[in-house]
Amino acid sequence: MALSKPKLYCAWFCPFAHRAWISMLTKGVDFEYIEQDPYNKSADWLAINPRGLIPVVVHNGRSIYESHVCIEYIDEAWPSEPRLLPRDPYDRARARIWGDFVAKKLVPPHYQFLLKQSQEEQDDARNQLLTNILEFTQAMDPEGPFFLGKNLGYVDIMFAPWSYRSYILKHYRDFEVPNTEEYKRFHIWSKAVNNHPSIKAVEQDKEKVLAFSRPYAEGNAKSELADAIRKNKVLP
Ligand SMILES: N[C@@H](CCC(=O)N[C@@H](CS)C(=O)NCC(=O)O)C(=O)O
Repeated sequence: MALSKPKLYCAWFCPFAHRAWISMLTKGVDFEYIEQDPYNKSADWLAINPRGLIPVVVHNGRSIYESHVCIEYIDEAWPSEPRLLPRDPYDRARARIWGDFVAKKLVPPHYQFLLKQSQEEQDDARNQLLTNILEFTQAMDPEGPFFLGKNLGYVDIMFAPWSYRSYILKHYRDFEVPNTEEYKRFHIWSKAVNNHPSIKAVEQDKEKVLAFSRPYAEGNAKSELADAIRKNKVLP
């Protein structure tokens, strides 16, 4: 019996879901895209992901969720080139270390900066974000242009959705990574990422994304992520 096509439960606005979407496209997987509203925790949706979050990859009738796990799963279940994670165990571990850095040190200050309403909290988040982007930059392969070298891979995909939507922080917080020597390699990275065909394919209308982001910038977004930021808790 032929196994069904993998399904990707995604949403046009979700940077976490875009990680899985970009991975599917980069690997050339033949998949079915399903636009899912993750905020309506219907029984049907919770049966697909008990955490109720997108993305979810359903493959051979089983659900894989958590965006970083989805990237790894997609790479392993469709092991053809290009590999998203390096084969060498040390290089693989290093990719995971920097993917973890993105999750813990880049994504949270991004949302703190966008959601927090006091000048002091925004300044703290801005400084944290800049400091951490610098550390991320200094760990990049010197030649690049991607994080680990010539090809788009796991670490790039982990941060790409915030890179190609950097206009959100520009629009709402007048924030840009400075065009200085120390961030030069970062700009080379972001240009390569933003121009990659898989990234171009998932990009959404800028005005639509800005409108969706407005409640975040005004501090009243209703989502598990926004709640976590408001309560200074770990992101869902
Ligand atoms: N840790 C999760 C986070 C995913 C996530 O927060 N997705 C959001 C949409 S961007 C969601 O499903 N939110 C549903 C909610 O807040 O109820 C992952 O990396 O996959």
